[in-house]
Amino acid sequence: MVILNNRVIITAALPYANSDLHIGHIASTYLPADILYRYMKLKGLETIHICASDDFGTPILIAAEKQGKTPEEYVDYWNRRFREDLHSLGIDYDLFDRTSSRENISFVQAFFTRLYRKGYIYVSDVDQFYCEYDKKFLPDRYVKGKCPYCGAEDQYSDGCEVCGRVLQPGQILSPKCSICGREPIKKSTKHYFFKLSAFSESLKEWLTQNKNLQQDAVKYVLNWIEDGLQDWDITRDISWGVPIPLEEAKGKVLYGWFDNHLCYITTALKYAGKLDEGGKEFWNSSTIYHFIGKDIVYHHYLFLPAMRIGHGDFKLPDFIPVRGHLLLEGKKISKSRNWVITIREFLEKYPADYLRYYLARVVSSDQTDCNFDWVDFREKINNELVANIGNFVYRSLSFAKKSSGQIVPRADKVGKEEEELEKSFRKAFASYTEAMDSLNFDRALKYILEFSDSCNQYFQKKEPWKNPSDSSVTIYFSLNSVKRISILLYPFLPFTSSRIWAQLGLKGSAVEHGISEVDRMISPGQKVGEPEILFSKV
Ligand code: B3M
Ligand code: ZN
Repeated sequence: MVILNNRVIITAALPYANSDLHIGHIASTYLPADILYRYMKLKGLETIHICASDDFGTPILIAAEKQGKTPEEYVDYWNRRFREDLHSLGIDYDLFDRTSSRENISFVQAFFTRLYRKGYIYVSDVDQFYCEYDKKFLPDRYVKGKCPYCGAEDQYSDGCEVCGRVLQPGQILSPKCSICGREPIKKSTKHYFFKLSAFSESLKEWLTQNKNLQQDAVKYVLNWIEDGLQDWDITRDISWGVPIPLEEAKGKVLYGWFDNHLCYITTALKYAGKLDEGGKEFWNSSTIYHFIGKDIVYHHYLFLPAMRIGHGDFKLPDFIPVRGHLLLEGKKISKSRNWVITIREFLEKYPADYLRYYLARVVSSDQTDCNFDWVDFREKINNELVANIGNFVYRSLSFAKKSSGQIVPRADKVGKEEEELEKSFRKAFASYTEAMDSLNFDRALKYILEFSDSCNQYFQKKEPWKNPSDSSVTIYFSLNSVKRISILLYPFLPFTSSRIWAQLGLKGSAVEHGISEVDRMISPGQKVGEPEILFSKV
């Protein structure tokens, strides 16, 4: 894997501003993106972490109407709530913006205009559902009916939740207006289409040449291209969205999937203060990562790159890491069936690092689904966090307190065991960096566990409580290993990492010193802090 530039921009898929984030979102998207962000910073790279609330679209408009709120008030509530929830998990952004920001709207409109002028957007008459009673066009969720594929009743007109198919406007059977329940008529309206079909060849080329792209996703997407790409209807006849910047398109807005991913660019440039000038160069001289869940592969591997190719100014992503779904006790997470754990609910019971730890352990680096299982959660926390890492850190610090009065002793005679320990660190460290660089975070975490395990064995073997003459060297090596663990844990368990750092009596934080700090030993004579139990058992 090649890191292309010094500056890194990391984005995580933008959550729809209409429901709470839950453990599934964290597992597939927000945690992996945050782990990489922290790791890049640990390596000393200029790194920008970007996200935003995805504010536009029919479901949000309907939900706001139901609550008697303006859509602006409605999305504002969610935007704040997302930032709070993510922050409580240690997931912070350089900028967490919103797709409905003034900057994004004007960026999106300019983007549209360029594509339109270049002939990549055309207008065509389409028959849309229209409610004569409500005097409204009824896109997407405004219509419910029967799925034409599997016959499931009560499905929204943009997709069937039972068979998972995406439905084109007008395809649903026995349509009903979801506001008044009456049957809508079909009425002709002008819609703008993005010529996705014109990009088949250039997309294929990009997909096959960019080896950084996740290969399981590339394989899928190439099949879709083989099947033939359809042009995208990017128009909605509703009031809540980015207005189409054409005189003749009054009252029409852009479909949310046209504007939301452009907000990655807007937000990064806004953060850098480069919206007016220099934005193009800034973006194009960065290494770009877009973290997503597997249900939006189509949008990120086809729609997004095609729009950027068509526009021409902004480079395509270097990496689009895709993770599988998180199941909850083997079953699909579902808000409507109340089979879900929100971030808030989890944090009422357990600390943030427990969730980060467990998810980082079970989420693999491809699209395989993984499972949140409470028994497995208890086992992993108790046997690994508590019994392995927590145990080593605590026994090292408390032994140092007891026998050397919290002063880091001198390591006089380095023996075979110390050499072994050093070797096991070198091995773990090399594997850790290789795994982190290739986005295999689950593996990287296991290397920390392995190292911590060898530290426990080292301590056990040395029995410093029985060998006072030799205990200095054991304490010295143990404390330095604790420091190394704290550094390697930083991307995964930021809260724990900084607690360990403080217990060692070190200044600043692991990230301020950088990853090379693993090679700097704590000076003898320095005072360590108070030992404190890191984790309690589940
Ligand atoms: N708002 C959420 C989703 O479909 C959607 C992501 C947008 S990323 C540009 O999961
Ligand atoms: Zn269906």
